Amino acid sequence: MPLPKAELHLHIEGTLEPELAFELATRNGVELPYADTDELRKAYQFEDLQSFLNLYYELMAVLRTEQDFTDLANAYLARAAAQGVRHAEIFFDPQAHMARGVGMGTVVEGLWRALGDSEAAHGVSTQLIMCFLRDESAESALETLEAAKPYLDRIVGIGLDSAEVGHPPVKFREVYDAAAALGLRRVAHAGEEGPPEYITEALDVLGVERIDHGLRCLEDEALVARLVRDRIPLTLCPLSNVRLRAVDVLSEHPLPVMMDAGLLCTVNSDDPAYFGGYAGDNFDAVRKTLGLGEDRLRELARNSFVASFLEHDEERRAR
Ligand code: ES4
Ligand code: ZN
Repeated sequence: MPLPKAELHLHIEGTLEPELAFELATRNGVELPYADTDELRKAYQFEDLQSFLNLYYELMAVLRTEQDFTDLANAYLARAAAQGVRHAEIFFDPQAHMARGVGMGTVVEGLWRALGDSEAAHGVSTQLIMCFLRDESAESALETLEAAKPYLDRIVGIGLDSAEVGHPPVKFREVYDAAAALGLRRVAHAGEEGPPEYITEALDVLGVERIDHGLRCLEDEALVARLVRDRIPLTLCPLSNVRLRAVDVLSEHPLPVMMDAGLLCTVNSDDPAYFGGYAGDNFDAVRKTLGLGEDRLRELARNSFVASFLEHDEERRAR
């Protein structure tokens, strides 16, 4: 039996497996520039975050209808459940869909048809986190928050993703303030490829309560001390870091160093269809390759619930 765990860093669009991509392409009459799933899989060789994002945005062209988003989410929830995920806080990227003429309602209603049934169908509780694309403008983020207003009963919080370097958190101060005033929880990707200053800025300027990735905090001793003291969770994604070359090889991943330093670490899958594994696969990989003992793995599983947006009583029930 896999350890019960919560998944806190998961882009739903990053769960689009090649088989489903081709199925949806056929259903929607979308032409993909790959002959078949084998040829598509061969394109999964990334140099860095941007080279991955190019393919990630390209393949999204197959997601067009509510049913597509429902099918995508159901496929993820079934796989996650099989790997011990009991609770999932799921990112989605509305701007990437709205730019293609797919409305906020199509995305949220479609996802919700799967998420609303997920406890009964998969034994997984869920929450939705709407991400802003940081390589788009601050105005676009504000418009996106506006477009989400009819759906806020289904959105627990906001996040910030896409190309990090050159797009510091401060660019999104206004939209984070507006989201906070609406009672939304706040997280942001920081310190994946970007410098440790982006982590500090996400905390100080955006008021985030979790940092997605946060790997590069290790370059700033005072920042590590602050993250430890304030119990700020980091949602690490080990297989993602290897595939996007944030670390050279998994055996050199700093997860054990970070846990030893007292950081509140969690292990997540990021974009599992692209990076070689779901939540349980990431746990298995760090167990085998980093030699983490049972106590460390249990700590990671416990951290995932502690760092979640579940209330205390829900959290106890979920684990
Ligand atoms: C992402 Cl790995 C990663 N980093 C930043 N933005 C993203 N969107 C989807 N996956
Ligand atoms: Zn991510």
